[in-house]
Amino acid sequence: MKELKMDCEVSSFIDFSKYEGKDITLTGSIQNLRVLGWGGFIILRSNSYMVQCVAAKESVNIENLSVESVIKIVGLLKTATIKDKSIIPNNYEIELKSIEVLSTPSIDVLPVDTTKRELNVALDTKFDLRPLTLRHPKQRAIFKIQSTIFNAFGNYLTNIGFNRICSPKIVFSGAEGGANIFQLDYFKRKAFLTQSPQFYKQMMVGVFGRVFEESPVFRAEKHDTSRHLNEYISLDLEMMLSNGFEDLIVTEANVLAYIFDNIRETCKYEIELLEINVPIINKIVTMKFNEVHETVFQNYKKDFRGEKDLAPEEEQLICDYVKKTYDTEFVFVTHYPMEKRPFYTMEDKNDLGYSLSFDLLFRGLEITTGGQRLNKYEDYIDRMGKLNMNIDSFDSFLQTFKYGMPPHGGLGLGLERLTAQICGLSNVKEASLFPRDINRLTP
Ligand code: AMO
Repeated sequence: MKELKMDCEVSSFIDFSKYEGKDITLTGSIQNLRVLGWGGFIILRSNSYMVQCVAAKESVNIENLSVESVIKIVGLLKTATIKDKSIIPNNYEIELKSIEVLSTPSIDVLPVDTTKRELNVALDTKFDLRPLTLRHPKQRAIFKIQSTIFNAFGNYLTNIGFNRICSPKIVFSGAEGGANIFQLDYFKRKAFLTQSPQFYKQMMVGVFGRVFEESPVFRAEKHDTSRHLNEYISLDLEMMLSNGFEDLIVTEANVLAYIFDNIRETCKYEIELLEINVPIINKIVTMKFNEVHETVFQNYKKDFRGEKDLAPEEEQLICDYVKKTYDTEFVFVTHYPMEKRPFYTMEDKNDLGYSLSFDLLFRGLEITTGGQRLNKYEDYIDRMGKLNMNIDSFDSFLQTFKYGMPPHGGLGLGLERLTAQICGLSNVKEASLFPRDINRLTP
């Protein structure tokens, strides 16, 4: 029998402040290595740090080491002031006393130089070599921020009474309409990869009143664009509405404010390294869809009036306008035309032809779609009939509304799009660890 100590500092989580002036033992990979006349420096990488180690020749020999070797070191932790923004923490360094090599790379020369300040490689190379390129400090910073967004979304909603759900990803039907759905052979029956947890989150509002999910969804996007992935993480919520669909807009603004505060608190190094401004959302600006067309026409002399959706250029222009006029980087565009919204969307009885739905635009890009849903069985039958949909095939979903459902609505926020906009990335794929697009299935 052997008993192990329940120590939270296992192998790579370290609270450096506890070791000031003391010896510390760390295991990590060599991020960078500089051999100099008097000895040199090692930057040691682990999950929670990228720490500077000083190697005096008379104490340790670093001449035979290589970048990406894994080492176990012992050294004295001392305070320091380090200017290199990729080094975490920047107020400590380690005077090395011993080095043990645990593992070395199998190739002598790595295909990409991850020791440079910038990863200057083409996008495809960056993605082809993802296991290596993600080790670069700036790449890590993007995904540290993404991890914070993911956690903060769930934490905030849990705190205000939402229940996390995990809905199936193999489904009987698409929820969002359109041709961008992947079909599967499911034991000789047709099945699909889910485009959104839409039907399930609605069903679960009948159970819990407020639910959320953070999970992958699949879109068979046939074009390779800077805004589309074929698999992305959808941050979804669905809730009973007390006041109307505005409840959703207020909830989203609050979730985002919480997420941004969390990033500011926990990602200080990453914010500095990426030189980004984490946004502030302290007011809610809404504009009706037609008002956007009109505003863009009046202010930019671009005529999109009559178009049933917003073009990317128009999203850019209206964001530019609200920034200048209302000093905010966010605009909730409401009342999209009904014909552009899925069948479950509620129409505004006071504005026929327009929906009680919205998109949130942030820094020129749509990051969210949301809205109020139909909640009466008869209304679904009526709407689906008008759209010539096969009502029988939606039986399992529609039963929800036979049993009584409250007024409800929800939203879906694209994790990669939000990450990309916060981090100033021009392509959403850069905010996906292992992006999937029409041409890419590996790594
Ligand atoms: P929608 O289809 O607009 O709505 O998607 C919601 C949000 O998901 C993100 N998104 C994407 N991100 C990357 N690649 C894609 N191909 C992609 N497609 C969409 C965007 C978008 O705003 N069920 C509804 C949501 C709801 O009403 O609750 C839905 O999925 O950020």
